Amino acid sequence: MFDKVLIANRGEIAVRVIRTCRELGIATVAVYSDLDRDALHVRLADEAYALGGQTAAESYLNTEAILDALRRSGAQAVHPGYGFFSENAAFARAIAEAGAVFIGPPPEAIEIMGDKISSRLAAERAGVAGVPGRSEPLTDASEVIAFGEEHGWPVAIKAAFGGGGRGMKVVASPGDAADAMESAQREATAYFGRPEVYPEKYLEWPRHIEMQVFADGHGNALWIGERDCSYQRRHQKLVEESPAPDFPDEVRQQMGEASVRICHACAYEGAGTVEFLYEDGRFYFLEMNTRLQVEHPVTELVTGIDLVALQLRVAAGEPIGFTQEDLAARRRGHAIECRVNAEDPAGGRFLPSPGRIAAFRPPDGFGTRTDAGYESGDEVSQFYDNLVAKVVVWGEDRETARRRMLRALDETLVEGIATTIPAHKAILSHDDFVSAAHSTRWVEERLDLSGVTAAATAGARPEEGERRVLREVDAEVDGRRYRVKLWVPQSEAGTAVSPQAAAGSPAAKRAGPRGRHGSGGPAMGGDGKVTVPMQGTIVKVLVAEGDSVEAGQTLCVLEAMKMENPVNADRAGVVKELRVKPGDALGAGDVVAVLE
Ligand code: MV4
Repeated sequence: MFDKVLIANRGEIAVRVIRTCRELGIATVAVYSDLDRDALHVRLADEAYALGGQTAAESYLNTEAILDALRRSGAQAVHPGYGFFSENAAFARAIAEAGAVFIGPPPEAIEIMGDKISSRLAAERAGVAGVPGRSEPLTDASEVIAFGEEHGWPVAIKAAFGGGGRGMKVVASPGDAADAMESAQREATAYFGRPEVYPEKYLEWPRHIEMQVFADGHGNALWIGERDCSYQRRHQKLVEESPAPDFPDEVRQQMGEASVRICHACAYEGAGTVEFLYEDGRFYFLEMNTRLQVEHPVTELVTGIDLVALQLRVAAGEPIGFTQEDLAARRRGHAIECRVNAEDPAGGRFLPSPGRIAAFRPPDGFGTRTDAGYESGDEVSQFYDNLVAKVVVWGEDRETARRRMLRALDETLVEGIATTIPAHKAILSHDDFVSAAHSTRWVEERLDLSGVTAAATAGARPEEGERRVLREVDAEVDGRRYRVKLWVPQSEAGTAVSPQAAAGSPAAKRAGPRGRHGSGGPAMGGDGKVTVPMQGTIVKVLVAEGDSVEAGQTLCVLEAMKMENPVNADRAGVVKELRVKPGDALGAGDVVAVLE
């Protein structure tokens, strides 16, 4: 096993890898951009090296800087995490040339799976069908029409050298073919630098189900289990679960075996994920991701296997060490993951919400795991992925896991930035989630987030240990009136509804004696005297003798308990006597003015 591993990544996945390394007694090397100088993954690693730069291109995508850190640290292996260089064959080769181990598949396997056409061909060699389509690029729109007439409409046109759904066009009928093909080619060129596109039958209500696989350097390849990742928005996954609900065991078995054949067809090693579309009991190969995925923890929770530990062992040359039959006995219960992104889901818009996390308290308790890349006080930068944390739960069955997730989300406290948590609550409590009536289009077409309002991201939380002061306010709940005590942080007390204002209001007056003599408000007897309820100093006087005042108007300001409290008239009248001036120290019950 390695003594020291460099993690060429940041955020929660770097933290995730560091944790397993620590458990295995492996020293960890972090790398960081200027902005991440003080990031959690840097704080947790045994050593850390600056890559320089702010953007990903300048830092986590700077091969020379990473190779330099590798040489200086003496690490024997590099874990790429996901994103960045995780599926880059040239980087994998550069690591090998530097004499270290790339913790991932051989570069040739990355290349085969790197484009749609060669990966479709590899799947075909393995006897695994993609969505009905053709494996050569289109040259003319007439071919789209011929394809549609043969396989039925709609037809999807996809970038041959792309992936991830970018540039996919859906053609509803022959008349749309020419325009759609042209725009697909334009987008393919823009995104992937190559114009080639090819047609597939477009599935109208499929689910995205993917299979976790693992292969070692001894010829073993196993399927570990599937994940249903259909809850997505703009190809960003929101919720993932395992096992896929309403997914027959025979199909699971067939999908697993198909995935293992694909591994053998490209001489795969390490962790991988084979993506499928699933519709009407049939599955179709989409693509293979040659990395550890964000959502790998759901598979860990249902199998009890630490996939990062397995990656490290297999990269170090060890065999997998268990069999397909062992796995069947290990899969147990149900797991769900929610991605907590720094995005505001208000109105379904999911606007980026970078900034300082004023407070973060992850959920805890039975069957609850949080993989976070941040702690309270850390900054989510606009320069990187905005995944803050993954909340993952395990339950003995799907309903137990669903309820546990809702409980965990309720428990999660994130302040200072907006997060996707309100969207997760809406998804998990929806009848369609309960009945598994979803598809890859469900979030965008059926989920109604119009009721989700912008989160209060400003203000933030009081400093830890900050003194709180007691305030009393009148509140109405469902038309019933309550006198409520609030312990308000001193820093926020200035903006809190003050008891004085409340007590001075007409409503408070109607509330009777409690509203007038409660411990907080200035009180006014029948004699027109306005008094202060507590000891303090007058800092401002806003009226003069002879002034007419309205009910609720502020007469003066009393500083008490380090807060400014308005002292208000509780009714209209004329100031007959003004008994205070700025600087006066008053005691509870002292009169500030007399109204008539
Ligand atoms: C499709 C499809 C329907 N029919 N292909 C988008 C991501 C890319 N990996 C493949 N994608 C799709 N391909 C055919 N022939 C629907 C999608 C799709 C989708 C797939 C997986 C997860 C989310 C998705 C959201 C919209 C569309």
